[in-house]
Amino acid sequence: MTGRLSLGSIEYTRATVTNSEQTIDPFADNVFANDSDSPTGWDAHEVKRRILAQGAALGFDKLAVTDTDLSRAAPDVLSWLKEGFAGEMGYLERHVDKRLQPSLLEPSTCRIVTARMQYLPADTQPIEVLENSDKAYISRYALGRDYHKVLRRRLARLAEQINLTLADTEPRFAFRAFTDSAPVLEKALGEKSGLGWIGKHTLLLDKDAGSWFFLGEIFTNAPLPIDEVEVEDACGKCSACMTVCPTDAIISPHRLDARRCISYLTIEHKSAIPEEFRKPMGNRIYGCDDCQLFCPWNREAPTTTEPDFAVRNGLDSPRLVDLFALSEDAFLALTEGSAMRRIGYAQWQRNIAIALGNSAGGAEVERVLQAGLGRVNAMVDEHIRWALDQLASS
Ligand code: B12
Ligand code: SF4
Ligand code: SF4
Repeated sequence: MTGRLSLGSIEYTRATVTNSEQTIDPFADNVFANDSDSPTGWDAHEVKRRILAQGAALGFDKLAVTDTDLSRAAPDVLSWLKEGFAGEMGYLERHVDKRLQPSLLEPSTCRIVTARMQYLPADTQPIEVLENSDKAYISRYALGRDYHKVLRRRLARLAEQINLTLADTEPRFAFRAFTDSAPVLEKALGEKSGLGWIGKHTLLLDKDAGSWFFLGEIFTNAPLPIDEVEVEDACGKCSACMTVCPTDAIISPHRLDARRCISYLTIEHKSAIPEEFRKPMGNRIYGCDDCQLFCPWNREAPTTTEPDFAVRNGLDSPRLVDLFALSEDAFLALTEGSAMRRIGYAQWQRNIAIALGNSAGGAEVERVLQAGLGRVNAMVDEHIRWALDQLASS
């Protein structure tokens, strides 16, 4: 099947797709066995089987293969950007051509291996923490080691293993790993390859795995067999994520105004947080999970067994006053190896000041807030004063 769609300067070509099966035999040594089927001397099905098996051995919960045709997602992505929903995340627009056409990011790419890894640590009590205004709520994805590092390293190792296996093929095939920070449209690729469907909250979701998983990809010029799977959208009439969102950021099914999202406000937004969002933020000081916490498909979702994602330094249930009182050096020590370090000390103090303003207050809270005045910058001071005003008027 061949079709073409032009959007501005970007042209999409719909590639021919094929079916494939998957079985796990990571140590089979017959990659080049099926010469008669393959003029280049490699067996595409066997290579794919190895990738899936080696990926599983490296801790990925599911892997799949797709082509690079993102023409179905493109109109929604472009209109989303045009509406300004990306806020200060200028990088999303700057590299939109690469997001929509993966071969611009890595030349000659014709296949993408998609991978997902569960991250929810067992035995954290998210709802209890959210309901305790003296505690700090940190997104469950950030409680352990920085996932960028974990996934990038694992995917790079997988790519390296496959590159070694195929070192002698002609033409030369190459595999290259990407995750998150690269301009890759991860959820759309995940959906295309059958890792799940994009829920109304805009995250990739699976009936068995829920949505508590990260995504990563390997780009390749090797024409591997594609997983042609249409995953059923099982949101149905549910709209729990939209109802519970504290800031009404999911403005319609599958459409998120990032500028309203607490995850964006606490992590991506560098300057003052608009006042209308400060109360709804509650005690969420880094990211937000509400749209996932109340999703019915997450009720039975598996927790992670990955040691890298185990809770570090008691971050699943810390006291706000203890976090706010930390010096910059102590903040850096606490968040070493964590994704949270990226927001820097000023944003950290800003976010916690808001949460303290939403807390039950008391002498200790007021004391740490007063002590914070003049410590970082005028922006943080303004949030501290807002917090003190809230406590005085409550
Ligand atoms: C920018 C970004 C954000 C932004 C914007 C989020 C967003 N929904 O776009 C902010 C900072 C808000 C954010 C928050 C979070 N993020 Co984030 N984020 C990204 C990043 C870097 C890019 C996403 C992107 O391109 N967005 C731009 C829009 C245009 O694209 P889109 O989301 O794919 O949405 C389009 C499609 O869904 C399409 N669409 C598909 N079907 C349909 C159907 C209809 C009818 C319509 C209209 C549209 C439509 O239209 C949308 C445009 O409207 C990705 C990593 C990556 N490189 O992909 C991680 C990523 C999406 N984030 C992730 C996570 C974990 C989170 C948080 C849960 C973290 C947290 N706990 O705080 C929250 C969740 C908030 C939420 N409800 O989405 C994971 C998601 C894993 C998963 N299971 O899906 C990713 C994939 C990172 C990773 N490598 O694992 N994130
Ligand atoms: S992460 Fe929080 S603020 Fe963002 S859409 Fe989900 S519930 Fe709303
Ligand atoms: S809460 Fe309901 S509507 Fe939202 S993603 Fe989950 S199933 Fe879909």
